[in-house]
Amino acid sequence: MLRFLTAGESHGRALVVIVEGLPAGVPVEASDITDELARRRLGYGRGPRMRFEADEISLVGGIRHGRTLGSPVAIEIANTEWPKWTEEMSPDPGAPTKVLTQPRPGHADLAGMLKYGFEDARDVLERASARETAARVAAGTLAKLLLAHLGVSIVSHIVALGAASTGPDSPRPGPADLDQVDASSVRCFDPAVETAMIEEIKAAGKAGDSLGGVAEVLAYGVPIGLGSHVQWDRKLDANLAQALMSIQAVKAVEIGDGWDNAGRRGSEAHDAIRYDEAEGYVRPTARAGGIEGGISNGALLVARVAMKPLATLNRPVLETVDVATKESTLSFRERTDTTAVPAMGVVAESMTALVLANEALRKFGGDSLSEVVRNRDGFVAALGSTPSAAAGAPGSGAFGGNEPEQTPDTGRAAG
Ligand code: EPS
Repeated sequence: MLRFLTAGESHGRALVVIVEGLPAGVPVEASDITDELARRRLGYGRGPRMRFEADEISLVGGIRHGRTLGSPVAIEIANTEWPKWTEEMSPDPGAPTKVLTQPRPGHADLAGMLKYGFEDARDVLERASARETAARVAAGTLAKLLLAHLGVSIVSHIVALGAASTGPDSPRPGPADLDQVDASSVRCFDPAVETAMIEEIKAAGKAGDSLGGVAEVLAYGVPIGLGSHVQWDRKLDANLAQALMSIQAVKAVEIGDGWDNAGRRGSEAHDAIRYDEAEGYVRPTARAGGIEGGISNGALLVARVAMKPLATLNRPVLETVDVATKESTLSFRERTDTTAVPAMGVVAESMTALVLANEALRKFGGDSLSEVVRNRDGFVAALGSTPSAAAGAPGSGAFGGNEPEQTPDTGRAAG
């Protein structure tokens, strides 16, 4: 089992993440993690903090000479903001100088204050903040590195931002297109829609308002057999939905054509089963999002993740109550982003990677990377499809009909 825990507040000294359950021998370099953290800071519409937040990391444990030891991996990410907040966020006994008593509708502020008995919204918002997602991305990097040795690669792109959205004819990026997606300031793979998304952000930013949107996560090369139908909490789609829904400000998750399928007839809603001598069982479409009965079926894994507009606004217009006086007022204004949807896509990749890596370890087990790869190859060979020629090489061909090189729009054509 792969599990991880994060700690740390948005303006505290640092974020910390511990990842337990990785096999020994996974090659890791600090730059792998900092590169992913830099991707998470991308995106037009982020606030000023993203221009100076450096995400300085320390590899505290579990990695030696560039590879995992099989022991828990601990990573610390320093907060650039900390020097300005040493007193307000001090762990030593004391009191805040500025108490926030006007909870923002849509944020955890009020429910958290009432639940924990706090008088200062900061006691809640510091941890509810999406700053915490930096720690998830650090953990997700380790999961992605492991998955690469199993031929799995994960890509995300933004399919809706405010009122601008891609259509059924918009292209879907493959693993080789990730740099191109990241080169777009809104991480949109369709240049025509990208322009409309940027206009949306400009208009919302000018009005001091915020925007939500939708990221699509695609996992290429997922082997058949991750997750299980036998118990509710072993279903891959259920675990994926939980992991994605746990991302700050996410309010909906769709697997495959979930919503569209609800309105189709059964004869139009499913993915045909075909057999190919070289590739084994293959699916021409991915309407099920690559998961049937809670088990990965070898088709492209597709999940869409919807984020609400951020609850912090540069223009305070949301009606609230001052908890100190119980008088009606407007929620407080804080430095904030217009939108964090492009970054959320990167976080969604990380959460998907952590779920898939956990399930892969459950299925294939092993204390070392080579043992995991050997177990995977044994399973694939028994399925009757061609086992990997170069075991463990990313995209090495072990998973019939679901290669990273596969056409990126699998599952769309007949959708
Ligand atoms: C956030 C508010 C902003 C974002 C922050 C998440 O921070 P601040 O209040 O310090 O300006 O920049 O995101 C990050 C720091 C990050 O690394 O993603 C919030 O309230 O959720």
